Amino acid sequence: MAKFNGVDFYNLDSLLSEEERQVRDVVREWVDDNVIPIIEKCCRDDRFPHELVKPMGEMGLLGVNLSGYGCPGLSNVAYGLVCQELERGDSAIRSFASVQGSLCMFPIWKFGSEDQKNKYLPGMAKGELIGCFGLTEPDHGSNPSGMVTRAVDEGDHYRLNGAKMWITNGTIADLAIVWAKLDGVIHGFIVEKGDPGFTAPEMKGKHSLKASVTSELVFQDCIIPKDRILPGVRGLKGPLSCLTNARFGISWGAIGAAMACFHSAREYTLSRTQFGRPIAGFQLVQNKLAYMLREITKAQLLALQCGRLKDAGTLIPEQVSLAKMNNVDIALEIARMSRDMHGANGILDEYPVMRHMANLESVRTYEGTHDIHNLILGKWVTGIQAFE
Ligand code: TGC
Ligand code: FAD
Repeated sequence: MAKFNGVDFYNLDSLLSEEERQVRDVVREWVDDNVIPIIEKCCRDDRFPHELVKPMGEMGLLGVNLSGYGCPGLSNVAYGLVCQELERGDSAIRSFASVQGSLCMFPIWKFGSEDQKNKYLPGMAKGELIGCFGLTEPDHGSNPSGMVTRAVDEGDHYRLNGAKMWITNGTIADLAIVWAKLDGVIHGFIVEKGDPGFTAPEMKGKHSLKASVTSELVFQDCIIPKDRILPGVRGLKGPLSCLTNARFGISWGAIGAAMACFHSAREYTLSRTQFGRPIAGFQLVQNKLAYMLREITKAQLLALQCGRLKDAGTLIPEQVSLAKMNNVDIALEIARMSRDMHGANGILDEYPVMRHMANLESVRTYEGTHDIHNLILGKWVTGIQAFE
């Protein structure tokens, strides 16, 4: 397939800083050289490419938009562009970086003590320590406020009991940010691999995100020292503010997956001949390509403006919900369309489209399902909460 050179119908590059363009281009090349050549095999083998973690750290792709403690301290737009390029490779690689940076490093950076920041953040930025984020439980997905995982204060330590499910990076993580109720109020705790009573078995049998590790986290009388509570936050707004950061990254990442599917559809339909000419010459096929270009362009504008608002400190969670919901929705639609345009070849792993399509089904569900984001927006429009 021809080299990917980006999709930029409205010269959006002119709205990026020199540094942002450079970051995007470096990550794009790295993904072409290091992710795309191995990712289909990783998916076939249900294997997360662990060997990419340290290089990602060396390139400054972990905790991109955090500053100090060895973190790169780049703009939120640069963080978004990194997510876009990683997910053009595969959602699993972007997922890894999202969880590491936005869901594990961010809460330590924002809510942690100085000792916690110094202990974990530099190693996490380098990819020497891997993190995960435990919010979802078997019986509490969209409604995390109902969580049953409990911490009890026993003087010089906390005792944790409960279970988390669907946790990205869980089995390979050195530390987990675990949200649990202490005296009925949600708090964040740092649980380390090897803490007594903590196990993280891998979940098997996924048809989606096959190159990502997904796990349960089980706490059976798990004992953690007193200094592992995150002192700077209490209540559901703790995990939800981490999610706002990660959902922002996903709104960019989904564009990368959409671009990969668009690129493959264009290349394929230009070279595939039926009825005596390239199928790209038929009006119905061009209609689909025009739809893809249209929706990718709109998604880029949404993500970019979210990034600029985030950099200015004025982005509200509802704006992130709209961008996450829309951009994942159009990416999934583009992936399905692209699969169709490849005909039978579209089901083969010689082409990236079915892999992206299957991945995007998870992306539509995690970090707030499509309909949860609709409800968040419904509440913003009407002032009426319709969750329960
Ligand atoms: P609600 O009463 O609305 O809010 C409770 C408190 O939180 C504040 N808040 C937020 N703060 C920051 N960012 C946000 N997005 C926030 N949304 C709400 C809110 O102001 C309030 O603060 P305060 O001070 O008044 O206490 O809470 P609710 O119980 O009604 O829940 C609302 C709902 C349903 C939207 C929320 O529970 C939700 O978003 N549910 C979806 C759950 C979810 O997204 N789970 C994701 C798990 S992690 C994951 O999927 C990682 S995958 C990663 C990967 O592999 O890439
Ligand atoms: P449910 O909440 O049971 O929802 C099922 C359906 O009901 C959905 O269509 C939903 O939109 C709908 N629904 C629910 N409530 C309402 C309502 N009030 N009104 C209308 N419709 C409603 N979680 C973590 O904590 N950490 C992770 O790292 C993580 N990684 C993940 C990785 C993968 C691959 C996947 C698939 C999930 C991951 N998750 C993670 C969990 C993810 O966040 C949850 O799956 C998601 O929040 C939805 O919860 P649920 O699956 O329990 O679905």
